[in-house]
Amino acid sequence: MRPSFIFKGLALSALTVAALSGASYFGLDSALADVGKPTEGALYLQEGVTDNANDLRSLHNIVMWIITAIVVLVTALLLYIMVRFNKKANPVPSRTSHNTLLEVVWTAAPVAIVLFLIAVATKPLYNQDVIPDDVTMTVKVVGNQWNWTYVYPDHGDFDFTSSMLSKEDAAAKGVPYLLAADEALVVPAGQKIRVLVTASDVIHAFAMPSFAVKIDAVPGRINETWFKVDRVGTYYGQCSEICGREHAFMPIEIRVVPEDEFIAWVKTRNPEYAQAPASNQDAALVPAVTGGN
Ligand SMILES: [Cu+2]
Repeated sequence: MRPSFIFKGLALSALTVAALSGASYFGLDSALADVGKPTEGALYLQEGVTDNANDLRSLHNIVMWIITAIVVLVTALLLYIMVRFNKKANPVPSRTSHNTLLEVVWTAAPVAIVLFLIAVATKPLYNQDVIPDDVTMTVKVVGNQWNWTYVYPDHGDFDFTSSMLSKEDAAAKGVPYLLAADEALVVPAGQKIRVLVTASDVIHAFAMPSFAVKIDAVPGRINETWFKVDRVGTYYGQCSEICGREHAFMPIEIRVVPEDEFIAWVKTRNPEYAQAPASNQDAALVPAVTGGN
């Protein structure tokens, strides 16, 4: 094949891949319906709905450019050396063993790259790791073989268990099988929510790709993370630590609802709140838990 043919072929397949991934990424059925869950055949990260997820996406893009440049540079150097310094082209090799300028450059350049990566990675890592002071409520997540228990300590400590929907039930409800649960973790939109994560038997992991949340659920230990989602919707994640036979069948479903809907939902889950004086209810339902709880 002539080089131009190869090049055209490569360009064409790259275009096809781009078109296919673009089509599935943006969703042919409904753009909104694809937020918060994986799309078949798609490339790239799920669309983020938290600031942390968007920061992580930007960091990912920066790192991709840097590693691509490094791969191209190293490949070009290798090819150049193979052509220019092979036995035929260069029968008498140079005996040079030191070159101060080169040594300074190949030490300083990687150090500069690493320092740059530290600079751009610090903010997203810090924001993920450190729970903000102004979280307004806490939910507790307990991983079990093979479902999740969700506890609402700020709302009367009620809890319930969330299990995967069967194939038939998911089809009947028109929700994604292997992702949808019988009971969702319901949280109010626009609130900073602290999540305490633990497990009752083996190690699980609570993961929600569109929030950029992924944290181990370890028996006897409490890990914490947080998120704030402004966009009302249903988001799906999965247990992300191999935890046994039904590891693949313990999805995480989070429903982000407007605050009044959340309050109404809490009242249905916890009748004690429905009976409390109205003046106390709403104040207690999304309490300010500054400084610990
Ligand atoms: Cu698990």
